[in-house]
Amino acid sequence: MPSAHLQTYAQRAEKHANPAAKALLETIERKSSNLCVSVDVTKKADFLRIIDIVGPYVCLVKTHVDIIEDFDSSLIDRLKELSAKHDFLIFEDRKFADIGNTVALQYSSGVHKIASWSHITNAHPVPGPGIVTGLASVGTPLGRGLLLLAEMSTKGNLATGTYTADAVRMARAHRDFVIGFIAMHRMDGIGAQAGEAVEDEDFLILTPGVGLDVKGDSMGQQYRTPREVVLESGCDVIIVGRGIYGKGSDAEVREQAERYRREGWVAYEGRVSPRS
Ligand code: 5BU
Repeated sequence: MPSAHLQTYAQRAEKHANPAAKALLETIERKSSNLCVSVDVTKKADFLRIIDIVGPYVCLVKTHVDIIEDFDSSLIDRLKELSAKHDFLIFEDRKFADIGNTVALQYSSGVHKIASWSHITNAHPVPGPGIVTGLASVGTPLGRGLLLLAEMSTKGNLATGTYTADAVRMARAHRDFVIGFIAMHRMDGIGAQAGEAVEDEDFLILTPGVGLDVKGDSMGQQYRTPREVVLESGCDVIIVGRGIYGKGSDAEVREQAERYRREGWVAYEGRVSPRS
């Protein structure tokens, strides 16, 4: 069996036991889109308008719901309606980073009640495996999936080397709930012990820091192209924020969403069926 990233998204969907991972892979295949748009705006109306525009082109919408100034529960109802209308999943980029008991409360409760609507969320491995246990106690019964931050896109970040390998080991110990990583390249076999059977593992790699027109911002963000990310580094989903929603008119936002969808998909096709 070839390594997961050389199989099609449909083949991988068939084998995934976690409901969120399976649904994401099926959506990617159905829509021919490995694009996730990150909608980092602070007003409810802008948030919903942008999602309605990019919805047809994405498999996943990534949110930072805590930056929305006029948040109320009706926003979540509208978001769920858009998710059904355009056939995409939701990923709240919450980056949990506390002890298990606290993250379970942050995930289930408070104003945002993230677990009740977000198919996928993420966490820093820094507190140790208790963070996964805490989040899993809430998310597993709901069929949710967790990504661990094994690497980051920013200049000078500390998620490298043995930290990354430890994140992968932590995921391996919780394969039913941890569906993959935020990372800059594939994690296949990283941190495996001698003789440990890891050939069949299929962790999804979702990758931020993607841009076609600029190389970075003034606060350490670094961009690579969809081709570098998907074809050269073997990642599964490209995450694009300002490169799409920051473009001004609704027509331009739509155009950029379609452009990134196409670039991401061509890179994937080149990966699974390379021309000789
Ligand atoms: P941008 O506008 O495409 O730069 O936005 C990138 C998004 O991805 C933004 O919401 C970040 O919070 C998120 N992100 C990131 O850029 N780099 C990382 O390593 C992680 C998340 Br983890």
